[in-house]
Amino acid sequence: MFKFVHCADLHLDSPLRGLSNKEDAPEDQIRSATRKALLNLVDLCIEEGVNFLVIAGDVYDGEWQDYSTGLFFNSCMAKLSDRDIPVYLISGNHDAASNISRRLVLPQNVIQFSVDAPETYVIDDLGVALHGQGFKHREVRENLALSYPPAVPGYFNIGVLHTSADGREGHETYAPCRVEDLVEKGYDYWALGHIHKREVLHENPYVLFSGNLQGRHIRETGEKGCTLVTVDGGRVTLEHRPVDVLRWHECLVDLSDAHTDDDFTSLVSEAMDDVTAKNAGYPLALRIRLVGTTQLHGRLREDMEKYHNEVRNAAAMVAQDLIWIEKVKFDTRPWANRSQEVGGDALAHLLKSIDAAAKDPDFLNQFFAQMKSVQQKLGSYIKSMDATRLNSVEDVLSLLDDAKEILITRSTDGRLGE
Ligand SMILES: [Mn+2]
Repeated sequence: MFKFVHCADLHLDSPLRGLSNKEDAPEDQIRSATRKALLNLVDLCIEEGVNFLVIAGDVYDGEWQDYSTGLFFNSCMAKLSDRDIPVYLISGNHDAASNISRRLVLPQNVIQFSVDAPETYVIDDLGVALHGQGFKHREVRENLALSYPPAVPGYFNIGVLHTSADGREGHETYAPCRVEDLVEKGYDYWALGHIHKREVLHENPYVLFSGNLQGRHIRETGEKGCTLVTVDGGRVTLEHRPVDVLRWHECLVDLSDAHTDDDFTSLVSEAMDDVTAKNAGYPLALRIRLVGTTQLHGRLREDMEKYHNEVRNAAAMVAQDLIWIEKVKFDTRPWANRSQEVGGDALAHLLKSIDAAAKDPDFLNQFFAQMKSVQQKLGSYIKSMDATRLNSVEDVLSLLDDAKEILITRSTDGRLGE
């Protein structure tokens, strides 16, 4: 029996993107998260007494800002060295040999695969053979897996590869390969890196992306970590183990049944309660997406700043310092759409004719001319009426818009007859 951990895409000290204009962002917490996740990974390896660690590329996000990034990684590896845990490492597109000019000697327990050709390392006392090749340049477009060596007979063979596999949305196509290419090698396990969302591509043999250790922005949501692999006789069991220290999450809040500000707050709080319960104790970076065909639509649109702050207010009540609101997205729809969808009723017809009128230049010109002549005939009598602000055809359009708004508002609160 032996155990190992498969991880990938550490992106240590990855720079913060898109947070500069968010003054309330917990920058330090986010900035330090990739390092803390690596410390958790090291602790996990030691606690589980794993026989070795496999890192499938992208330890670094790119060129180090300074040497502290490399020093930190090496200090973590040294902790594993103290426990006689070897580390098998390949470079990925982000930390390809040509991308990083600063360099430090690696601790002796870290074995880095060549970037020129596939290499094989064997651990004889465990009967394990590891095959791998790192990225020489950022853009590796060829199928690296094809030139990996055949399986070593009688050994547990592990392929270590940084790849986009058969293509994944949001990830560059590097070292592409088909799952069948990997399966046909006859290995027992493929430790893949590059895709940040955990995904098992094949079972028996297992081919999988462990996902990244720590989410870095709103496109890397949910629990992040590594895969603990136990091999007992011929049996391979996997366990996903979280090591992240801060989680990104998008909360959908359906406001269809919300009529008042209190309804708004309680629905938003409910959604946040749910996420905090599922991620007990974790700091959360939340994006709140407000959806639904709702009576509140108009009010939300009129005062987004207020409602953004109502969300922050609710967050503070749900979990004081644990929730940071990354963004509030206003994706609700007005009730008027609902009656338009229903069709056939008087309001829908009326709204449709207004829309048609607004697109008809002949109508707009005639209407404008008529109103002008009415204005001239009535002179000072109409000063207090809306018609006085009709100075161009553009004004007719805004008048039609206002008419629609009034119809919609009155229909939703039952004052259509007024
Ligand atoms: Mn990558």
